[in-house]
Amino acid sequence: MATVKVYGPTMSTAVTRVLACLLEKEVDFQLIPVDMAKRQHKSPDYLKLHPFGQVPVFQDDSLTLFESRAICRYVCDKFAGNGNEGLFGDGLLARASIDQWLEAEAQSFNPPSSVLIFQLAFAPRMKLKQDEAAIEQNEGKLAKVLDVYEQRLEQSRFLAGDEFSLADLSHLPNSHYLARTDRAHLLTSRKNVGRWWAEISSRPSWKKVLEMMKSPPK
Ligand SMILES: N[C@@H](CCC(=O)N[C@@H](CS)C(=O)NCC(=O)O)C(=O)O
Repeated sequence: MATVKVYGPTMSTAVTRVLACLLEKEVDFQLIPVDMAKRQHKSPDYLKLHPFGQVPVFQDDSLTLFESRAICRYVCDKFAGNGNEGLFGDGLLARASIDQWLEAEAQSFNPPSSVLIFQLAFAPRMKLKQDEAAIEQNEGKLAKVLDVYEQRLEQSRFLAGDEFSLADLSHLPNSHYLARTDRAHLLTSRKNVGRWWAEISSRPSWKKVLEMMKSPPK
């Protein structure tokens, strides 16, 4: 089996979503750095791989893919018999529930949490002025989403059911940054969301991603 390739820096949330998935599936991969500070992701060569000039890009033999959630779905199907075999469900009903919560992550959780982590975690590092109105507005939006999660997680251990799935995994990157800001209480003040966040962020796959974030490949 040829080693798959992932292009992008480990500080990127979309890149770490793919890395966590590959680690859960125990698929060997090569991580290829992309220097975003030098705008390598907008270079003509890189744009041939990703026409929108973003990270990550994933390659498996002749296949080149972008969009982290599409990459994760592909990895789960291509390597169905590897590692965590139930990560993307083991039948129609389980898959439908996982897909539903994956979409909830992409459509409801990701938009406000992305704005919050950009404003609270990345803007200060980039020496950019924080937009207080955007913070307040998106904190409110995310709180409403997490109220729904709280009800769901009162009924089931994980979002799509009793097993950890791709739907839970997909929340790890943004939650990781959010948990390191002064809005961490959005996750931790809700009993069931807090319990869920503690459990999913303790996965060995995610701990390995955190190690890779600390010591990225050169
Ligand atoms: N929906 C895309 C989002 C990719 C994305 O926004 N990547 C960011 C880094 S996390 C990026 O490349 N930003 C640079 C840019 O958009 O120019 C995915 O999930 O792969």
